[in-house]
Amino acid sequence: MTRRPMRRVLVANRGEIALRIMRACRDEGLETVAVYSDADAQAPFVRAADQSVRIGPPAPAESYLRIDALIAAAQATGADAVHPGYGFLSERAAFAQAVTDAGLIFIGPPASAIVAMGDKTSARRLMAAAGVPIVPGSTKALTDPDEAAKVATKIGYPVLVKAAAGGGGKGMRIVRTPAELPGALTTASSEALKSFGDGSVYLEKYIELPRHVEIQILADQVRTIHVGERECSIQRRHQKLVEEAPSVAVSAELRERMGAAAVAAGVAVGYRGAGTCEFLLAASGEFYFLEMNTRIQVEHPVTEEVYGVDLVREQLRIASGLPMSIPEGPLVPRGWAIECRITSEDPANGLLPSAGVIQWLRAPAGPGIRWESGVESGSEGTLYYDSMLAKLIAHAPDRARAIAVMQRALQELMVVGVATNVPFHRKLLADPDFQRGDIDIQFLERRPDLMAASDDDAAIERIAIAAALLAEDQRISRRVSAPAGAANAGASASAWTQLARRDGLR
Ligand code: MV4
Repeated sequence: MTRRPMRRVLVANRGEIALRIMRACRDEGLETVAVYSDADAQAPFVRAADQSVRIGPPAPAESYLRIDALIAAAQATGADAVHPGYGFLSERAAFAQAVTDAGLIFIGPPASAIVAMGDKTSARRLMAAAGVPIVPGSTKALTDPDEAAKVATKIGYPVLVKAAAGGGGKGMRIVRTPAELPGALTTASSEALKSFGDGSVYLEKYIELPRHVEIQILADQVRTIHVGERECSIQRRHQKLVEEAPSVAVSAELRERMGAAAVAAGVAVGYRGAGTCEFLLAASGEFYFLEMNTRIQVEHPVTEEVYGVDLVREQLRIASGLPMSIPEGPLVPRGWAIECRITSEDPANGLLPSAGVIQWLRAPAGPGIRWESGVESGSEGTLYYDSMLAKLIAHAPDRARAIAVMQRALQELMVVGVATNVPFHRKLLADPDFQRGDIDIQFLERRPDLMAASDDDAAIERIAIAAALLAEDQRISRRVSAPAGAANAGASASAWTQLARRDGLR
């Protein structure tokens, strides 16, 4: 390693993950550069950086997705490395390559590893050759319906038609009988062409009611290791809402087998840094490789909490040519961690993103709580980016206590000004099926009751707003110390406090 030292990192992202990366940089003595669109000029992550560069208007295509503008910003600020975060350009091989070609360090895997995992049929061939279990099906794109019918008969119905260029569930079709197959091939292919510019499709056996379990890996120049699993079955329309580590469905023995498969997957593509192998875990206990995410993931904190590792710090070390700081030998999960994604999705409006100003935010705190957010009181929500406001992570000695800690934190949490999915999280955490860990990827589809807005939510929200206004009023009264105003505020405070207590609001 004759590489010059890494000193200054440009963070090619926004929001909570930009802040998370900058905090890790600070811990390591690295300087930081933020890039921002006009929508983010006042955002906390911009203020947190040592330097910042405006890259364009709010639309991602004109700002966070502009490879040329990002590389120009890195060069103008003297950055020597680029961290892509998640989303945006994080899994574009062309970006990794452009960063490297500009003489900068890409804090992520080699572009070749991104390419190898990008095409699903070639990834399936590579994985099968590396001994990683894949779902039975074809390992080549299918163009001939007769050939597809033969494959389907061989693996048995139901089957799933998938896009070769896909991921995230676009262009998928479940086929339960031979008669439906030709139509499904046609519609899946045209959807794939529209979404990915590539109409290639292939077949897999459809796995009924699996769990979504993923394995975190880390690879430096010498070692590739796994850092256990995350259970990610609580999702809606391919958007994860709650993740946990470990999984109730994974024994120490299964963890080692899934971990070994994920490590083999990483080794097969020459992986470096932090990556994740997604698996379907069937009710039978069999597991199958789905795809590999070649980036840091939203839900990385649950792994960090139970394994006591800082995954972003390890990314920085590995990118700068240092070995990972994790001692050799088996890693053991300590306790249980759960993450709730707090989004500005309005349950009273079909869970559509709600924009507006966060007039008031009270973040939870206390033992076992971690709050990862890119917003604060006064932040303005935009509809240009994803609707996640924050991640709330609870860590405790066991799952039941992690749920209790999360419930306490969800009681403390208050967001005024934009509707959020906090009422959903409160209902989910109190649900007996969830508490038993009795979940699979279709759990939320079966439970519209958890997703629906209730009158209770509305009442709690109104009281919260009243309490927030009152708190503000009290602050003003204290500042001006008007005797009459102060007396009034005192009297109504006790009435509101009583009402809030009665409604379990505190
Ligand atoms: C599957 C499957 C069942 N059987 N493959 C969805 C997105 C993509 N990553 C793969 N996906 C699935 N592939 C077979 N053979 C079910 C899903 C699936 C899913 C997987 C993980 C998390 C959430 C999901 C929601 C619906 C379907």
